[in-house]
Amino acid sequence: MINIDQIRNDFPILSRKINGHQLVYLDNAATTHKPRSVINSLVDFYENHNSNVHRGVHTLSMEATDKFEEAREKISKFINSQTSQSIIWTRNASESLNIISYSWGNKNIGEGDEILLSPMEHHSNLIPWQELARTKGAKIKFLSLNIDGTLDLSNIDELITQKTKLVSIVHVSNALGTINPVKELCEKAHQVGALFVLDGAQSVPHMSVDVQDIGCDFFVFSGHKMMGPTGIGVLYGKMEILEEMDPVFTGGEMVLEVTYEKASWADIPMRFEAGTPNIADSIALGTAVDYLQNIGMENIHDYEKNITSYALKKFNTLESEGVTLFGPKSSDQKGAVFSFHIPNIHPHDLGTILDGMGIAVRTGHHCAMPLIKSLGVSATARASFYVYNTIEEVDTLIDGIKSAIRYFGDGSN
Ligand code: 7TS
Repeated sequence: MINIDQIRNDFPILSRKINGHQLVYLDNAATTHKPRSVINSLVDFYENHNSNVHRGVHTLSMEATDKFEEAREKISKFINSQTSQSIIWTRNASESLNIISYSWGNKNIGEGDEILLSPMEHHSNLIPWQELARTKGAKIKFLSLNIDGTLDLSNIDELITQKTKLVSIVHVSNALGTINPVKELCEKAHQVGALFVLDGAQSVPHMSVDVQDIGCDFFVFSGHKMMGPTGIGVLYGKMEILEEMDPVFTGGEMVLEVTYEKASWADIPMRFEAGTPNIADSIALGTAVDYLQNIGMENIHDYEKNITSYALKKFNTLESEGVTLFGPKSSDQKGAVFSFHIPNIHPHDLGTILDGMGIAVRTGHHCAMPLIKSLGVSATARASFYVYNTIEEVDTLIDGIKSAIRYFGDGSN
């Protein structure tokens, strides 16, 4: 189904040499590369359509507005939102989560209320709630993890109670790769009248997501992790909830009527988009969606599942060399994200050695510091794959890890 050579040809950066080796880019959970169509879309906007949106009667402004709103429509269809009005442009997933916390949270969370999170949240889905809880006197509770890095739902009915006002969970963990049972969690949240926020930063680039099917009240993600540009993200919310929310940022574009004394707010989504938006990058994110849909989200998911199964088997062979792989060991429960630890080799040293071989992995706590600490390590090395990666690149990674172990073991390479 996937023509990998054709896909790789679409990404100019994949032909780069790093330290004399062909680039093996395995840092896709941090950010992904951009196909030529996305890069061209940015150039095309600035060369041919550049203008501000929503306020001009001249041709360029109307073209820019049409393309900008068309992109919103593409995002809406991509996640099966009820309406494109539910799609709010933000800078990234972090900003989307902060908007929910400041706007919905400040209005609806009070003293003694509870917010339920998982222990595998990215800092972006932890700190905004910590800040809200601190200022409101609310309490944050956490689900537990099973030993294999999946969520332990055995005590879910004790954790989600009438006091719970919000449940916010990551769809796919950036540190463990765990795919969470979000539909079930959403149902549980709704049973007690709580809202369900879903962090899709690591899911929507890799699998088909239907916000109506899941039932989530909010869904957030970043364009740069799905072949789009940096600086553009999405906040999806159910219309009836967004309509009750106040803006976080005020100024131009987001108002209906203004006097010297006060202002009234524009309709959704403009209410949350103060100032000139990121026009070119929104349009290019629409082009990234076209690119992904052209391959097909099911095809992408199947292809990556295959890579995951293969890499899991390969990591298994490294166990005898002392390598610990964190997270689920089945491709049904795990995306193509591999966090691992090797005794006596600091992840940063491993990362540097791999870079010398042209292999890009991330090392550190992956903005999930409490989780990484709970694994009994201060950092891991993480290899994360996308649809343009190959099975051969799994082998290159495993060979690279083996040669690093040899290097640190007996000084030979
Ligand atoms: N949520 C998850 C699950 C993430 O993986 C990330 C970024 C974010 C939220 C925040 O996204 P941003 O675009 O607002 O930064 N994750 C990572 C990572 O794993 N390495 O670098 C960024």
